[in-house]
Amino acid sequence: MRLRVVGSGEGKGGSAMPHFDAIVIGSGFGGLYALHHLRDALGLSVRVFDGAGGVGGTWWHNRYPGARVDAPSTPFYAYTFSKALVDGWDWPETQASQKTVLAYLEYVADRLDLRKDIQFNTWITDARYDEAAQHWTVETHAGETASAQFLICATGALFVANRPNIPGINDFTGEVYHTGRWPHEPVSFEGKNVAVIGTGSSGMQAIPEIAKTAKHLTVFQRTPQFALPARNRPLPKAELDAFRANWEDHRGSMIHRGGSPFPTTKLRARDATAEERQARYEEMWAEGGMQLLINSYRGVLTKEALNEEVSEFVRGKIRETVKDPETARKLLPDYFIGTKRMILDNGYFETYNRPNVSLVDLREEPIETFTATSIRTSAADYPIDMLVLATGFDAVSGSMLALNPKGRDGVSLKEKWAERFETYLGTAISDFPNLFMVHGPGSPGVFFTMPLGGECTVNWIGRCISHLRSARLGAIEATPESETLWDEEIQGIAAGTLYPRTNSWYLGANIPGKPRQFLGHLNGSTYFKRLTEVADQGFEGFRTEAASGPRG
Ligand code: NA7
Repeated sequence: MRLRVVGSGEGKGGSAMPHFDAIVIGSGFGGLYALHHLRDALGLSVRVFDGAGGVGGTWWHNRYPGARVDAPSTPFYAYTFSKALVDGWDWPETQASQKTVLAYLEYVADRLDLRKDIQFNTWITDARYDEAAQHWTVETHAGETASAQFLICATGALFVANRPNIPGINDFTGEVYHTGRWPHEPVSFEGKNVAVIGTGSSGMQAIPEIAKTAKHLTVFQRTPQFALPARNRPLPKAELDAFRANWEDHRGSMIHRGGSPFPTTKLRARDATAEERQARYEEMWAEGGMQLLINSYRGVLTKEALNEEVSEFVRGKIRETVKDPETARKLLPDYFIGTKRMILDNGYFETYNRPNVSLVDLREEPIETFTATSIRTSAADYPIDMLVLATGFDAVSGSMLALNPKGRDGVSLKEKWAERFETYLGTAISDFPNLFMVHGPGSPGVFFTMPLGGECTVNWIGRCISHLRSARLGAIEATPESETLWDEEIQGIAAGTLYPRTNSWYLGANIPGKPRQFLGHLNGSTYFKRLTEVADQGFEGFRTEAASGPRG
C-alpha cells in the first residue's frame, strides 16, 4: 500500500487516508466477500465503508419482526467458498431468521478477520473518478477522503427504502417505521392500533408477528400477493452434515441450476391428466418452499395456461384458509404466480382469521389522506397509533443512484441512468472506469442465490483486476456498444417469460417515474459461463488504458 495523500478532503477540513488498491462500499454478503477475496487471495490493500454500525448490509437494516430469508434457505443461503466456514456454522432451521443470518455474517467477519479493514458508521457522500490519476476518490459524511484504483460497489439490491408520498403522511403524529430501516431498540405493539401498508415479503412476514400483540392490526393492501408455505422446520444435524460432506458438488450444482439448490422437474403438464396435475400440485404444496413453482411441471413461468392453473390452485388454498369469504376474496391475487417475488408464508393468511386483524383493499377504497391520528380512505377513517410501512425498496438500481458516483467528465450516474439502466454484464458501466458493481442492474442478482452469485461475481472482478495488474494497465471500462447489446440480451430473455406482463419491482414498476426495464438476468448459469468467456477472450466488450503512472 502506498501512502498517497488525497487532496480534495483537505480544503473542506476533512482528513485524507492512505491510497488503497480497492475501496468497497457495503459490508453485506457481497462486500464482505469482496474484502476477503481481494485482500486475502489477491493481496490488495482494501478499505470497506459502511454506513451501518456493523456487518450485514440488508440483514443489518431489515430487522423487523418475522424477518427471514425468503428463498430456499439454509444451508444454501450462505457462503460456499470455504469448507472451514461451512463446517463451522450450524444452521438451526431450514428458513433462517434475520437474527441467524446476521449472527452468521458476524461469525464470518470474525473467522476471516475482516473487521479491521471495515470502517462502520461511515456513509460515502461522494465518489469521483480522476481520469489523470486513474483512480476513485470517495468522501465520507465526516469529510474524510480516501482514494483507490478500484471502486467495488456492494451497495445492495434492496437497500433504498421506498417511502410512499401519500398526502398528509408527514402530518401523522404516531410512531412510524419502515421494515427496511427497522430500529435496533425493541418496538412494542402491545395495546396499539397498528396499520401496515404493503403485503410483499416484508409485510407478509411482519403481519403475523405484529398481530400477536397489537390491539388491532389493519392491513392496507394494494395488490394481493401469492405465497407458498415455507414449511420452516428445525434442520437436523444429519441433513446439515450430508450437505457438508458434498458441499463442493452442491456448490457446482447450484451454479449450473441458475442458483437454485434444487433440481427443476422435467415433467410436462401436457403428459398428465387434470386430476394427476392437481395431485402433483398438492404434493408440491405439501413439500413447501418454492417446489410448486419450480418442480410441479416445466414452464410455470413461461406458459400462460399452466401458470393460470397453478395460480388458481393457490387461490383455492387461500379460499380454504381464510374463513371470512369477503376477506378471502380481497386476498386473491390476479397476476401470473411467480412474476412478482415469490413469497414464503409462515401463517400470513391464517392471521386474517384473528378477531384483531382486518384488511382494507386499496383498490376498492384508496387512501385519500393521513390525519394526525388516522388513515382516511375514500370509504372510512381508520384511527391508528402506529404506522408500519412495508412498502419495499427502490430495488436493484436505487443504492447505486443514492451513491451517485461521478465518472468521466464529472458525469453523474443519475445523468447516465436518467432514462435507462445501462450496464455491461450488470457489473460495469461505460464512462465509469474501474468501477464494479456486485448485483447491479443486468446481473442475475435477486434471481440467483445471492451469496453464491456475489462470490462468483467478485471472483470475476478479481480476475479482471489481476489482468489489469499483470498487463500494466491503468483502467478498464465497458464500451457503450457492449451495454446496448447486453440490454438487448437481458430484455430478450425476460420477453420469453411471463415476468414482463406483471407490474413488479423487477421492472421498476413500484417507484413512480422509474425507467421501465427488466432489471435482472434470468439465466444465472448462462450468465456465469458468459463472464468466464468474456475474461477468457481478454475482457471482450471492454476497453483498457495503459497505466498513467507506476502502480504499487
Ligand atoms: P415489496 O415486495 O416491493 O412489497 C412492497 C409492498 O408495498 C407491496 O405490497 C406494494 O404493493 C406495497 N406498496 C408500495 N407502495 C405502496 C403505496 N404507495 N401504497 C400502498 N401500497 C404500496 O417489498 P418487500 O420489502 O416486501 O420485499 C422486497 C424484497 O425484500 C423481497 O422480494 C425479498 O426479496 C426481500 P404493490 O404490489 O406494488 O401494488
